[in-house]
Amino acid sequence: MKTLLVSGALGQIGSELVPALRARHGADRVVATDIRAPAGEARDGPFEILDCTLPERLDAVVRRHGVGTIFHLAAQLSAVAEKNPQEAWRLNMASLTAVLDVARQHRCAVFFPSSIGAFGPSTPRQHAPQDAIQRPTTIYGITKVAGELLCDYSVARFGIDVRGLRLPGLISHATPPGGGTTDYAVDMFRHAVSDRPYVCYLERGTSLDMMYMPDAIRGIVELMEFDGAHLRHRNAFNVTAMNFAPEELATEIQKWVPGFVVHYVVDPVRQAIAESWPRSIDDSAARTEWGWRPAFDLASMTRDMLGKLGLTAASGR
Ligand code: VAH
Repeated sequence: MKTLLVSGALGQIGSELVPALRARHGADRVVATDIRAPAGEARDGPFEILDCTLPERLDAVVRRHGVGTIFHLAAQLSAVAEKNPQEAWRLNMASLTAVLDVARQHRCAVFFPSSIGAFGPSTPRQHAPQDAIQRPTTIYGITKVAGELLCDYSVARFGIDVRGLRLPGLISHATPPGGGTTDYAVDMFRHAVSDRPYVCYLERGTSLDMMYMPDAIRGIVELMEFDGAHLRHRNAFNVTAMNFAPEELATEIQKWVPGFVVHYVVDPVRQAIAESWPRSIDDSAARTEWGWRPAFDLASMTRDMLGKLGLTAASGR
């Protein structure tokens, strides 16, 4: 029986996708890979140290494990990418082209995580449509648009089953912030549960679409298991769950941590990145074509996040 490979398995999405896939398919059928060795995950199932920008290395792992589906998560996120755009382009594009080439040779299905960062200032600001102009002004967004185009080309030209999601900001408890623009939300929770004031690098009023990681993981799994013959779009579907500005998240957290304080010291680079993205996106295509529905909103995410980060009052214990 074919196995599933996750690249970037130690990252924000991979840290929760690998356990979810192993619970669904069995630990031995999910091969976790990353550029660095894991702390403890190796005991939970197969792990390979893999630089997935090297096609011959990726090909060897796919052959060794009989891989049938690749969840390609390895990439640099928006803020860290702007610090070295040449390296971001190399890593994000060389890894994706290697994955698509190996998938073509071995007839693997592929999941590709795009982002609302694939849109730019000329995209409609509110409820950005599924089919909209994509002129991002960040190197991260440029790699995501190029990636979407490469993925759809691979579907049309080589008949590979490639599917993707334009994910909003993701909030999760399992890993620390990883160089994204929306990672302030993850950091705010971590400061609140450790009784530290938080200095937010985005200014009040910077509303962005967001999603709790359990919803993102379920969306990835449901999209990849859906009958592809009925998909009109593939790379990539707009999906969202909620929309908030930093002060709205702070207010929700303060309902559980009354003394929590947030200060605002704007980082012009990350503020400019956030302002280049649409304020909200329209995910009706995902809802119509494969039944996407988020389960968490701001209030339920906040309670679950604080509980998982150890705040007893929110953990229901
Ligand atoms: C980032 N978390 O901030 C990612 C995401 C929409 C944002 O793509 O770069």
